[in-house]
Amino acid sequence: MATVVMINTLPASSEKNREKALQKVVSPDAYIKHPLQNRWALWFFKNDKSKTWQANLRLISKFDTVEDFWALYNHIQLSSNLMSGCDYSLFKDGIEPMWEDDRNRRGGRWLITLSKQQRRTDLDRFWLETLLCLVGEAFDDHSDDVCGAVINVRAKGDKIAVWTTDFENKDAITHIGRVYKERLGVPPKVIIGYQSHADTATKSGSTTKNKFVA
Ligand code: MGP
Repeated sequence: MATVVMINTLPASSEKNREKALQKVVSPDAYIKHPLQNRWALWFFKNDKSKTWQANLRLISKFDTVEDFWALYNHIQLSSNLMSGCDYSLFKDGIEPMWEDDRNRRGGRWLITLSKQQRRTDLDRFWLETLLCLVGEAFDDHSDDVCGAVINVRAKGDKIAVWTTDFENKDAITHIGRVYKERLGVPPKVIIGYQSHADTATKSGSTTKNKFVA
């Protein structure tokens, strides 16, 4: 649909030009924001040991257009500038970024563990690429299985994970893992693992076992 824009800045003498300007047609691209397939919610976690884990989790903002995604991204701190113990989580609207949510309970995560050195070289670009995979629905027919993603900024080594809804959906999980690894540019010889939240929540200090690898 075209819109007529009134422009009143031409000299009154140029009657013909004025007529033309009054009829100037503006493409919808110039004024309509580009919708995303899903509405997303960005959450922030700050580690205050006097509070419960859930009480430390705060909703920052929701968005459902490309423009509002970039406005938010450009407004907040890069992950590498956060204090250790902080997280960002980006989840589909309606899914809380915790194991307990109905859409996460039977799910799990593709986990990227980073070395301390990678905070400087990889952390921010891996997280941005993760966000773009999510909002851009990069996993084809299996994007519906994606719940969200989490970045944990930790002194012992940072982590980034993509959470999916069902650890038994092998096809979805393997496709998501393959595409995600490729998008991050993780070399084929570096193996990433998928773990169920049930295992993560009950593990006793040791590494949680992988249900799938990519
Ligand atoms: P973490 O923040 O995911 O990783 O979990 P961190 O800090 O690297 O610790 P590690 O155990 O993986 O080495 C830290 C703790 O936060 C967990 O042991 C839980 O006590 C709590 N926690 C984390 N998550 C994602 C949840 C959650 O979804 N629900 C609840 N109730 N607690 C959680």
